[in-house]
Amino acid sequence: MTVRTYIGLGSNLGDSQQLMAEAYTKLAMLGVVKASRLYHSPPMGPQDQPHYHNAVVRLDTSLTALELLDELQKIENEAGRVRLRRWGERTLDLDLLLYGDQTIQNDRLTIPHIGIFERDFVILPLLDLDVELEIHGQKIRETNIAKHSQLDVLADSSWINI
Ligand code: PH2
Ligand code: MG
Ligand code: MG
Repeated sequence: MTVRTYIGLGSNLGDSQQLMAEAYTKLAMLGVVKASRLYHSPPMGPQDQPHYHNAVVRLDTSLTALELLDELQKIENEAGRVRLRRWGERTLDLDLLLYGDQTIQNDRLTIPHIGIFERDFVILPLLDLDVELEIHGQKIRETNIAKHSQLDVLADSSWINI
């Protein structure tokens, strides 16, 4: 039995595309993966930091949510995770956005990830993967962000081949 999960990738330090492509290769060992396009997005939070590379990876996996979280944190650490301040610059950020249609709330996880609906750099890549995706019955393509946001696309889904 596998669960369909979505993982947000972000980076604005180091060789972002390289770090994200390596993370994709590692995620591919955890199940069946598909990548969104690669976006360039202005920072949310402190403005005196570089723009981010952002993407979302869909992963169908038999791992539990907490097992998957452990794997994501391992991959972040292997990328030499540097995180200088809250909302601040980082080498690689992997956020578990959705785990099937489950709602999860504990000290390590909040699923769906908070802020999905406010973040164009999450909504637009999610739509690349599944135009009909719904979160708690709401179609994300019908949100204002989906209708009005524009982000620079750095590459189509082939950014993973580096
Ligand atoms: N991640 C943050 C803080 N700000 N801004 C953009 N554009 N993209 C991100 O992934 C991002 C951010 C902390 O995780
Ligand atoms: Mg994040
Ligand atoms: Mg994070």
